[in-house]
Amino acid sequence: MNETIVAQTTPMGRGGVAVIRMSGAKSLSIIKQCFTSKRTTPSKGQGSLEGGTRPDCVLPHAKMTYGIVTTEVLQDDGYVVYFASPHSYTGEDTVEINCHGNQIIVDSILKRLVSLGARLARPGEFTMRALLGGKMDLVQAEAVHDLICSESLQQVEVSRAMLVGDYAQGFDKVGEGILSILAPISAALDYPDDIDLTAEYPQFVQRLQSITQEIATMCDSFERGRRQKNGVRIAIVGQTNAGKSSLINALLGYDRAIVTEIAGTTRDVVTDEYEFLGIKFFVSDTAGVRETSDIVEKKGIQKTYEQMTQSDVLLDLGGVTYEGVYVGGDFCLSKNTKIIKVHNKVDAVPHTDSTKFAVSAKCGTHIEALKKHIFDQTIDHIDVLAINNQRHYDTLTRTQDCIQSCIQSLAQNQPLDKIASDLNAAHRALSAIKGINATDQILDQIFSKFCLGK
Ligand SMILES: Nc1nc2c(ncn2[C@@H]2O[C@H](COP(=O)(O)OP(=O)(O)OP(=O)(O)O)[C@@H](O)[C@H]2O)c(=O)[nH]1
Ligand SMILES: [Mg+2]
Repeated sequence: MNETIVAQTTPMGRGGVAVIRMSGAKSLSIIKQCFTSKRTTPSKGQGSLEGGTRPDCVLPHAKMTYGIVTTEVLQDDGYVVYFASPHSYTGEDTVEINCHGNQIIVDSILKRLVSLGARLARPGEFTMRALLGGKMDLVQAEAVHDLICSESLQQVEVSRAMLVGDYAQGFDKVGEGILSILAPISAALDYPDDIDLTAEYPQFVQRLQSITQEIATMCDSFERGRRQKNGVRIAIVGQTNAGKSSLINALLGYDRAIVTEIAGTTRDVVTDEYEFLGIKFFVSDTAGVRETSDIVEKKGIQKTYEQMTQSDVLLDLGGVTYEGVYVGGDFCLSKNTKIIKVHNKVDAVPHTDSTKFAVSAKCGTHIEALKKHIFDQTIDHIDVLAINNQRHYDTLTRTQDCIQSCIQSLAQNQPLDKIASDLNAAHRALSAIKGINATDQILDQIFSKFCLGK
């Protein structure tokens, strides 16, 4: 933790500007040894640049200072910003160098900073320090990663809700609810002769039941939250020649898959994505399902089944008498998978079955309506507060179990210390969401997914 770490925070390669971040107690002394301020008006501040050509110049807190960075082999002009601890991203003394966005220059500056005592940062190490330094909690740290990885407007909004704390308000409310019951119980444990809470038990049960209801509502939002964040996976399945490849092309708006009048054209799974109302939809075209002795086609059909088990939505295409690919197939669907039966070729074959959604992939008829229908079936409405992270979901489930056990203890008139222990366990489980007492293993697991420089 005492080491000063450094990394390029902007992506590798060429760009107008590259930013290098250095964090740790030695940041200021290191930058002083390789940066010469060209500031024309001296100003007062913390990081006096004593080694520079202008000894009267300073690096004021959170202000850009123009100057020259000198490495072993080159010089570059740019801006340096100093953030005095604790008013920085990590909470430590931090220096950010804005140089020209050229990898040779960046690498040379990094090498120089390392030679002066910094160490290259590991992925996510700046954010890990922000967490350990109390600048953010684990949910916010996860939000930083999610924000950077966002690929749709909704993902950005969801990550933002996590970052600013709105998302975690539900956890806080549940935590406060548990503590409000735990407080009188702890007092009664301290003063057993003065306080008798037995008469309060039914009221505690009632309050705990309302807390479990809140947790259940949060858990129920997970499916929507996961889909908002990670996108919705659609598999186009059904009979051969039903127009599955034509449909993927229509949904994507360009010719992604081969279309022919020959039955059994598609063998491999073809996947691409489109965006609708800010949500990512990953759509896969698959081989048509039919009895076949063709070994390649058989493998394609097996892949179709695999794709189905991983999908949120099946678009099931077939002729008028077709019952559905899910009848008799060798697979097991998730209970949350939505099956939408689609009547394609409505331009050529009249639509007679109201349980099927009529489209013409070839003519583009009702394709936008189908997209909206898929959206309604999987997302319905955007909820930036929906639980979107498996770890949060698992932790809420554990909290729920502890509360259930407490309700049972109360119903059985168990001793107060047993009830307190159940409630403490519930509170501990919940606190893990925000990273309180998180083990190194959990932190490593989360931060190893981060990119370098964050
Ligand atoms: N009239 C009409 N023909 C269509 C429509 N959609 C597809 N077709 C035709 O149906 C035939 C099969 O289309 P594909 O999209 O290759 O069908 P598929 O389901 O992917 O076929 P396989 O990959 O062999 O299982 C082609 O001749 C398409 O032009 C449609 O909406 N209307
Ligand atoms: Mg096809």
